[in-house]
Amino acid sequence: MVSIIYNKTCFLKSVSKISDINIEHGIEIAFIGYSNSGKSSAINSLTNQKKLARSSKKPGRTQLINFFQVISNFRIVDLPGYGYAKCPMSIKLKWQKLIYNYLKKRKPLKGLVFLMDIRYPLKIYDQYIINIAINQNIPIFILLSKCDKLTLTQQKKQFQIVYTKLKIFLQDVHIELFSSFKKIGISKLQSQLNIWYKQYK
Ligand SMILES: Nc1nc2c(ncn2[C@@H]2O[C@H](COP(=O)(O)OP(=O)(O)O)[C@@H](O)[C@H]2O)c(=O)[nH]1
Ligand SMILES: [Mg+2]
Repeated sequence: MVSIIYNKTCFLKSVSKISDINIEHGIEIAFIGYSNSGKSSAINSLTNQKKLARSSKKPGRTQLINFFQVISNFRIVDLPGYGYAKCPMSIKLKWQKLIYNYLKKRKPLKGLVFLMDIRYPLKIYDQYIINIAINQNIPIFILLSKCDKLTLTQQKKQFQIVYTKLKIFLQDVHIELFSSFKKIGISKLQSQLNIWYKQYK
């Protein structure tokens, strides 16, 4: 069993276009989801660092693709959140195109950690991204984030709803309850990343 030390993860670079990435070795796993779904907080929890990926109360602040190096041939990527209602359409379209191109073209990309606020899962743009991932054969690991906001009964109910809907499209549905605040699901996330890393090492 591979075991990776996540708390040594460090910032590598930020880009606003795919052609600026310039890193082709190794593999990477991207964190994706709506703006404010908890992506940056999840990266911070995963790596046990407070400010590695900026987490903001203002949704939509992460406008770039941010790369972090876990170990030399393994990166995690914080993608710009989609669907932030209050920003201009031109910016929304730019981000959507950036994410779309990244998913379609990025060869080192080997998996998606998909964050969905447990209270509002499978919104329209989530479904769009899941479709792209299925078409591109990119495996998805779903985190139902901020699960601390619901009771255990509600959490189970939401889990079941998401599972049932996705089972129609996906052979293997991997979903976990997740909370950065309560440190729930972090070891499950690490185990999944270890598995992905091991597959491509
Ligand atoms: N209750 C709760 N709030 C969270 C959790 N994770 C993040 N948040 C809050 O949700 C907001 C967005 O988080 P952030 O990580 O910046 O989301 P991002 O836009 O997807 O990167 C912030 O106000 C966080 O404090 C969590 O596990 N539980
Ligand atoms: Mg963020």
